[in-house]
Amino acid sequence: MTWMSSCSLPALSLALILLVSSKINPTQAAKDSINQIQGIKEGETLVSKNNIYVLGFFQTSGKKSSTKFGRRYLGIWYKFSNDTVVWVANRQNPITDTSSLLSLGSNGELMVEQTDEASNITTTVWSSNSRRYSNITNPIASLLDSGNLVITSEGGGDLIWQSFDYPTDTLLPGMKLGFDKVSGKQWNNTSWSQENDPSIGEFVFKIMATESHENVVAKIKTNEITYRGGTWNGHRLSGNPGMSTYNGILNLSFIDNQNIVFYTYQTIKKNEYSRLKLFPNGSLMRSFWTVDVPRWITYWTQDTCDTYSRCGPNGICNLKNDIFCDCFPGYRPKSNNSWINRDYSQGCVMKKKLNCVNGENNFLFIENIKIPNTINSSIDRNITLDACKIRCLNNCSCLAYASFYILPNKGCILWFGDLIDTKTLDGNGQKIYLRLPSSEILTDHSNGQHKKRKIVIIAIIVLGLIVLSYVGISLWNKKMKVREVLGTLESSNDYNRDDIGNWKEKITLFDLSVISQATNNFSTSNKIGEGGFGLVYKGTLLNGKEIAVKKLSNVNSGHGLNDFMNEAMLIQQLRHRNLVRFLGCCMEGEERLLIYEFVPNKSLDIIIFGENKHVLDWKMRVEIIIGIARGLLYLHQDSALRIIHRDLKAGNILLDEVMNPKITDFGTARLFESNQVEGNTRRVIGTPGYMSPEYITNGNFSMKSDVFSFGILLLEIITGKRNRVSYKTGLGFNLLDQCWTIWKDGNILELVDESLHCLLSTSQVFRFVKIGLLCVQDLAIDRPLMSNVLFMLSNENSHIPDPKRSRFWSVDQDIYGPSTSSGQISYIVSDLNFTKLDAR
Ligand SMILES: *[C@@H]1O[C@H](CO)[C@@H](O)[C@H](O)[C@H]1NC(C)=O
Ligand SMILES: *[C@@H]1O[C@H](CO)[C@@H](O)[C@H](O)[C@H]1NC(C)=O
Ligand SMILES: *[C@@H]1O[C@H](CO)[C@@H](O)[C@H](O)[C@H]1NC(C)=O
Ligand SMILES: *[C@@H]1O[C@H](CO)[C@@H](O)[C@H](O)[C@H]1NC(C)=O
Ligand SMILES: *[C@@H]1O[C@H](CO)[C@@H](O)[C@H](O)[C@H]1NC(C)=O
Ligand SMILES: *[C@@H]1O[C@H](CO)[C@@H](O)[C@H](O)[C@H]1NC(C)=O
Ligand SMILES: *[C@@H]1O[C@H](CO)[C@@H](O)[C@H](O)[C@H]1NC(C)=O
Ligand SMILES: *[C@@H]1O[C@H](CO)[C@@H](O)[C@H](O)[C@H]1NC(C)=O
Ligand SMILES: *[C@@H]1O[C@H](CO)[C@@H](O)[C@H](O)[C@H]1NC(C)=O
Ligand SMILES: *[C@@H]1O[C@H](CO)[C@@H](O)[C@H](O)[C@H]1NC(C)=O
Ligand SMILES: CC(=O)N[C@H]1CO[C@H](CO)[C@@H](O)[C@@H]1O
Repeated sequence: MTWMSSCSLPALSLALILLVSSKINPTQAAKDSINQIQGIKEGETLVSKNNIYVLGFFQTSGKKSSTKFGRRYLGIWYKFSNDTVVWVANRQNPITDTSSLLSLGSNGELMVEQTDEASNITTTVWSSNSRRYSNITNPIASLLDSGNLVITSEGGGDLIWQSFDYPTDTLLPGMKLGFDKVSGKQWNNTSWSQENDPSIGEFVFKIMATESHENVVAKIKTNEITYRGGTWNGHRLSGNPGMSTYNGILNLSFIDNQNIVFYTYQTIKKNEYSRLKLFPNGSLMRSFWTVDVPRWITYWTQDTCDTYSRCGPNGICNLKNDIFCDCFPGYRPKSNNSWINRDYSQGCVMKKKLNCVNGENNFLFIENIKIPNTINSSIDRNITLDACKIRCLNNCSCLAYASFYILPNKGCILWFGDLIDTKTLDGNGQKIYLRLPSSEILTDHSNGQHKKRKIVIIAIIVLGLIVLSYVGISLWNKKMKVREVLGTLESSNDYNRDDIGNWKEKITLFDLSVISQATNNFSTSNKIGEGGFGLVYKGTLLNGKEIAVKKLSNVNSGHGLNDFMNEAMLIQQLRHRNLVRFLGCCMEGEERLLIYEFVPNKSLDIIIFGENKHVLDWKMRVEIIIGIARGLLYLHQDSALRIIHRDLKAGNILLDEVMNPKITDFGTARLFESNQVEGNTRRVIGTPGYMSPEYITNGNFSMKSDVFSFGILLLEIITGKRNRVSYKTGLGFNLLDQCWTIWKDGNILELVDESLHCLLSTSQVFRFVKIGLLCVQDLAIDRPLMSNVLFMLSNENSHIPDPKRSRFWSVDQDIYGPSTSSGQISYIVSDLNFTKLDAR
């Protein structure tokens, strides 16, 4: 844990600079009459220019070594971590004494030789086989700072040979994993056979030559796949959503053109080293080393559900399911007996036969999964998802389809056989459309048993509905654009009447009389709270369903109505277990009502800052934090829209009967275009204590400003204290400063809410506080995205960069304007006197 408290990373960027270092140059040795220098002898090393990698001979320990000297190899390892060997030359041919010599021939060939002492016979144990050209003059071998051993002609000209073309078990930044489509040359990694034996082991890590270019680990002898990283979906490998958290750390790329296909990566920060290693047991592991945290930290490795085809054909693996395996909806275990005995190898079969000819053309979509193996699929990278669906519809053997690329969706994968090797993913997976008999689709919806399944089925959409909703969404999007334009004229009371007309059609409208009756005529005894711009009442409909009704006040002002429309239109589109469910609205006369599901346990602020805070133990707080992160991630990235909430705070988190958090109050939320990253407003609305520096001062909001609010919320949940400081009165609590100081000193328990005494995982608290501090960095660019936050929260071994101290937070946010009863403030940016900020 000590590593975490070290100082922040130097903010240097740039990929590794490839610099030529010490060289082996045969011409220098020309004096020695033979046209070779001695190269490297036993005990000598060649170090790359910036002292990063070392080339030399090493010995593996182990009982297997039969000779006095053990088995010796020429290899490359890290200068700072000399037992981490990343490349081995003579992996199949160990040297058995200490007479080894590496030399470079004038023909540009590197050779490792050993001479038998007794007979004085020299044998070549390894050669680069690079005697390609007859015209090579004065070749040079150099070890670069990337870990690449290269042979070039004099002056660093033509590249004759490089070790990067012959990887062993480690994929270093800049190495390729793939193949040359023309020559058929492959770059693949093969595991060592044992921890102490670099000879070619059982497993190979490669990109498959099939149409979809799946990235797999397979057994060399049988070609049997043991792990499938998936296809490149435009952003990452489909089976490894954790890759989306490499933003800012690694630069991943996948090249696929007429001549070549490969996957490669670069580290972005200087002094940060990363490697992907294939272990002798077939496990892949990505580790990082930074100057500030000088040891290898595992960033990613496979989990149980990554075992290839863990749940058999048509089965889905779910880490959160205690038995891991489940069938796709509409499928059942092929053999009940073996399923009960936890043998999932036979997988699942469809419950009812598809009657395709009779027009059973219904699709059920499942979100957030690792898409199945595409090896037997038909792939078209060029067509749209709609065209893909039509292709699937037109072929009765098509069982499922999905888009090949995501964000944006493009291309087509069609499955004709079993769906193999899928797992559920947290928030970052892809969508697959399953073809099922209509009866299955309907029963699945109402079947209580299905609720037990933890597969997230977001919606059930029959053909006609899909088409309708596409049309609907695109119309709606057009309108949103109009509205966004209106929104920028914020002082104006104008709104477009057509807008309201269209929008009304898509939202459930309640009669005022119904709501009035449900809430006892909006009686004070039914009042349960106050949100931005209005009161909230509890109501009970005649059918017994409990609802929460938000009654907007001040609807005559332009933004009252804007907020109303805004909230209704946005939340109408959203469905997530961590968002409050919107039921409909009511607009009659002057009344503007929003109707939501009723959430029994009130808002989070009432609990964590109140007398009953002890009801939330550490575990529940962790669940709440992660739930909020999921809800926010959904708003930012995982729903069809990109939404910035702008007023995330404890008061806007409601807790349901099992203390599952639900984000509410979308009055200030803004819709972004899918590629938009930042918005700007003159009318700043938010809650002091939660607003990010750039939003307060310039009205700039983005996903990162929500991340800031999330960070505050996280720290408040852990500490049970409000982040609120007033320099006028000197009262309050500067949470960020406190957290940073205490975290820095490592006295983490001082921070934690006293009511949390026992059952606490200190290392988890430490991690959470660190993530919280990272979310509240002064500069938006230093804050992680929610996908990254969620990954760091849920993965114990994830790499968390060190936060810097937030400076801005000593500023009293109260100066910006009077707050409403809900705690919100609202002001026009240009009214501010910025010098106030600079004073501190
Ligand atoms: C490797 O490094 C350790 C510690 O830095 C040192 O004790 C050891 O001698 C080194 N081994 C080799 C073979 O250089
Ligand atoms: C070993 O052989 C080399 C030539 O192959 C010769 O130059 C050298 O003198 C021999 N060394 C001994 C000890 O015989
Ligand atoms: C050597 O020959 C190869 C092919 O014949 C050519 O591509 C390369 O440029 C030549 N290199 C030099 C240094 O002349
Ligand atoms: C790996 O690449 C080598 C060299 O191109 C090729 O000969 C070999 O067949 C590949 N191995 C596997 C298991 O794909
Ligand atoms: C990432 O790699 C691509 C292709 O190699 C390169 O064009 C781009 O500049 C790199 N980006 C960063 C941030 O290093
Ligand atoms: C494979 O070996 C590595 C390194 O020893 C270990 O961390 C990992 O847990 C092993 N994986 C499995 C599945 O046993
Ligand atoms: C398996 O069990 C389910 C429910 O328990 C039952 O409906 C089904 O008929 C069984 N299938 C077989 C093949 O026994
Ligand atoms: C692909 O098809 C072949 C031949 O039908 C079959 O043996 C194999 O299991 C299938 N693989 C996958 C992943 O579906
Ligand atoms: C894919 O689309 C591009 C551009 O629209 C076109 O040039 C290319 O030929 C298409 N490829 C295939 C395989 O249809
Ligand atoms: C359906 O797809 C399969 C697999 O690609 C193909 O063999 C078959 O000919 C197709 N059938 C029709 C009617 O297109
Ligand atoms: C490029 C490279 O090192 N390829 C190796 C990959 O593994 C195979 C064995 O499966 C070796 O033969 C290749 O040399």
